[in-house]
Amino acid sequence: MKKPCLLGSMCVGAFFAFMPLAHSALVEVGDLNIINDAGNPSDGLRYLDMTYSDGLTQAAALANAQATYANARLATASEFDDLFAASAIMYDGALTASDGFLIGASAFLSTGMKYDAGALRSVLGHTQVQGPGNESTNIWTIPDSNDSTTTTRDFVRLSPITASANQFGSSPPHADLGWLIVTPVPLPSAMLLFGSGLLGLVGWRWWSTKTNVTHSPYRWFTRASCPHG
Ligand SMILES: [Ca+2]
Ligand SMILES: [Ca+2]
Ligand SMILES: [Ca+2]
Repeated sequence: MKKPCLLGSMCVGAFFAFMPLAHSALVEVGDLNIINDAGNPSDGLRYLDMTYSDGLTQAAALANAQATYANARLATASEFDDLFAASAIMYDGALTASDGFLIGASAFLSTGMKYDAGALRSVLGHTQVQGPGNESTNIWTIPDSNDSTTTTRDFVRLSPITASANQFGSSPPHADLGWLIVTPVPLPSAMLLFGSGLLGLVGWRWWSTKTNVTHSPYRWFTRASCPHG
């Protein structure tokens, strides 16, 4: 094959390989899924893969995430909406992803051509496997553990073909449920440097008040200055 043809084929191949992401403003970097869209209120926010929270209590999931990302926290309701928007999921009607937190019956949010064919589900990772090709991502919202239609909905479900907000009669920890955890953009290095310097000072102050002043590193300086003192 001549070089221009080879180059052309590679370009076409690359185009088709990345086509499913063409309309998505969500970028995967390791176990982070980052919104890359200046118009999105959560632009730059990093959503953790569900591996951090699958099957865990809220406290255990947060502790697990914070072991790697110290400032990890639960996503807010509006950050659910921002994630759906970045994933190019369109809604069937008035209900949006954040309605998974509100009072109401279980309901579909997005189906058919409006849904992303489970792309977001694959990006976040599955929490429930019901069979080959039938894996879902179930994200717990408000843990009221009450499946009455007059109470809050309890989780958002991303299946291969639909997104829905659902009631649930149980609560985490549950093998099929996880939490949506985000971690904000890290501070610029200058801020980090300033912050760590400040922490060092606070730590030093704490240490020096906790320990005898004769144990201070300054004692060497003092002794060196006054060898016979
Ligand atoms: Ca991912
Ligand atoms: Ca699971
Ligand atoms: Ca409920």
